Amino acid sequence: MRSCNIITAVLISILSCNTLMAQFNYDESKVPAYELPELLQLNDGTPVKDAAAWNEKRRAEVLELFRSEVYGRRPGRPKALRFEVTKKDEEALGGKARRREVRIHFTSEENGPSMNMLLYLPAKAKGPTPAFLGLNFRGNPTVSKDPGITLRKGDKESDRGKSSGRWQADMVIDRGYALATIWYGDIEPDDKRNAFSQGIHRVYGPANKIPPDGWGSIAAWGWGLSRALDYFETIDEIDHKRVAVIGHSRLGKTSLWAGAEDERFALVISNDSGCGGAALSRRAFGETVKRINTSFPHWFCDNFNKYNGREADLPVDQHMLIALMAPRPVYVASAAGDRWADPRGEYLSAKHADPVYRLLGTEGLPAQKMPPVDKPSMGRIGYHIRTGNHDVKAFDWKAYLDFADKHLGRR
Ligand code: GTR
Repeated sequence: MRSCNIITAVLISILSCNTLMAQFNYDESKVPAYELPELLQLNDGTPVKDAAAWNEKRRAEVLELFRSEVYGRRPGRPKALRFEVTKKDEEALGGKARRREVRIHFTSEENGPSMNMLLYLPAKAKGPTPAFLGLNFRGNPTVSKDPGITLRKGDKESDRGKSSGRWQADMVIDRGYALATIWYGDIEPDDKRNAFSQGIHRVYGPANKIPPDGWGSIAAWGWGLSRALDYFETIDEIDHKRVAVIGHSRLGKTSLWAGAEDERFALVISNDSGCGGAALSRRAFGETVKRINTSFPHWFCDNFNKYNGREADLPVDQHMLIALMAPRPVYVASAAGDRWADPRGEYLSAKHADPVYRLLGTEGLPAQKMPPVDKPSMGRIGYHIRTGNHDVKAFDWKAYLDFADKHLGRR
């Protein structure tokens, strides 16, 4: 009896493993043949032949397609937006930084929706510095062991510094940049059931009245990043014209969309952003459009569901998202062990965005083929594939800082 049970269990696990394999393709030879939408052609078929045609016509068309079919439309800056410094410039990180905490209020209500930003400024800076800005997954205290970071509701003392490897605050400060971060759940909970009723969405209308092209959570989180940039415009310590927006995974999808929507971001970084981020949807390698819309129905706009299992019908693909950054520097990073995010599809997006960068007179992506692991290629578009898994490592940060030095300069 017992051995019979064991055999059944083994059979079930083999079968379910096969079902999973059938559901998600990890085999390059099974990537469907696909044709990407024309990047350098207007919707009416007119070729885009020069920078003016891209800047004045095509960019707006592509942005509009992503708004209506993928991420949804986001509102602008709220009139009542205001900034409250809740902790003022204390010495931190062994004296090399000053720590500031700022509460960014989205409405005029005292206890209305707001987000808390943690900001490290290089202590030695003589003038305004460039900065890296990114959302974090698990709360500001997880970013550094620094005991001075305020614990908020839900934060645990024992979680201090738990994600410090992903933030490399010392390295960033040593290289002369400020580092700013916000917990993404402050803007909107990452929760398919409650996102729109508890997050910033509720300020803009009832949760059950979101139109098919209404903003999803990725757009909401990106909107929050723009509100942080609004704050930088009000202070002298940061050069708001030299702010890099960075994000990992779902927050990498977010940094890309934030960079597309808000051209004030001077440099955009996508770390392992995968499906709905840097990876080409048409390859359907690893995570697919159907799968992401099923697992995370709150991330994109409802219209994106039209393309479940029908990637070929999408009027855009993700190389066009990368091209929306042009001519601003953009960096796409993958990890070799992160097949779910389709490293090759991420590289191909960067490569297929190159013609727009060239049209605008920049060097685009130097690599003609996918670079070997751990060998970044850096033009105006940067790309690397790192050894290891889905994560942000010191290797990634070193590349981002080198890329930022190249483009934002150390002044
Ligand atoms: C996964 C999701 C990915 C990626 C990742 C993350 O579950 O399928 O698209 O966003 O989460 O954000 O960590």
